[in-house]
Amino acid sequence: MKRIVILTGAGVSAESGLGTFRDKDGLWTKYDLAEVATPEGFAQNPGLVHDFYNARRANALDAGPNAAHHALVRLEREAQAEVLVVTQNVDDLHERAGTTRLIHMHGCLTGALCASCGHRWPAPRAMSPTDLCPSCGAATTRPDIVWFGEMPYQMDAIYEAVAGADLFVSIGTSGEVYPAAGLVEEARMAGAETLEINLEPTNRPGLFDEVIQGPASEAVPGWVSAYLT
Ligand code: BV8
Repeated sequence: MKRIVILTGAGVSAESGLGTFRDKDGLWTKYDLAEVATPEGFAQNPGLVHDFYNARRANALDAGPNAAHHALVRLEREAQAEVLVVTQNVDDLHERAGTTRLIHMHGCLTGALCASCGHRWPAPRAMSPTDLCPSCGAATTRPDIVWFGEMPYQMDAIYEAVAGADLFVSIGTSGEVYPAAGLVEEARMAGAETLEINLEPTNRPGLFDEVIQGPASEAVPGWVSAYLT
């Protein structure tokens, strides 16, 4: 059975109206990453960080999956292959489109985490520093998101899947953030074919056997249709 690993980034949700990070007017042009996406920033000003994620959670809940998300569901359902989506995104558009084999390596806006006891529960639409953990009662709740300097989730499972992949597809990611950006090299070392689908090629010569340039909502359905014929 063929095994396909698909890594997605903010570009796959861009046409659902959710901002990317490093494009012009991207999130990191409006917010200081260090203040809102690091444990130090959270310790310094938890209210600012909750506001940042509350705004993104509201946007994500109000957004809908686009044709790229739906095409990946079609691939999972129709391909004679085992398909795993590894997403860097913290929105839940893949699961809302119907993807079932999915890993959120940077966490998800729909999750809340207690920084004291590690308890996890579904995040309310808006979180605040005064929320109390439903399990231990401490006022140390945080979004269940992996910040810079923190270990992404399920890396063992991700490396295992990449090591066994026949095809590795990178969609809508600038390839700037590690360890996600290093997965394509792991795939190549394991002998997988590698494909990049992105609005602009990320110009990482020698990493991708094939590059398809275009908006994800067109390029991904096009590729999936070609793959399935
Ligand atoms: C780790 C959650 C170590 C937050 C994110 C110093 C100290 C510590 C670590 C480091 C350090 N220096 C470097 C590092 C490593 C660091 C890193 O890589 N930094 C970079 C900036 C240099 N990585 C980490 O810190 C990671 N952890 O290393 O831990 C460790 C080891 C042992 C034990 C403990 C710890 C953790 C990284 C995770 C951080 N969290 N997200 C949040 O979302 O708010 S990362 C952040 O960037 C986003 O989540 C996003 O997912 C990710 C990647 O961005 P992209 O998705 O690629 O988005 P981007 O805007 O960049 O690109 C969009 C692309 O889409 C573009 O190419 C564009 O052309 C394209 N596009 C746009 N529109 C479309 C499109 N494509 C198609 N169609 C369209 N319509």
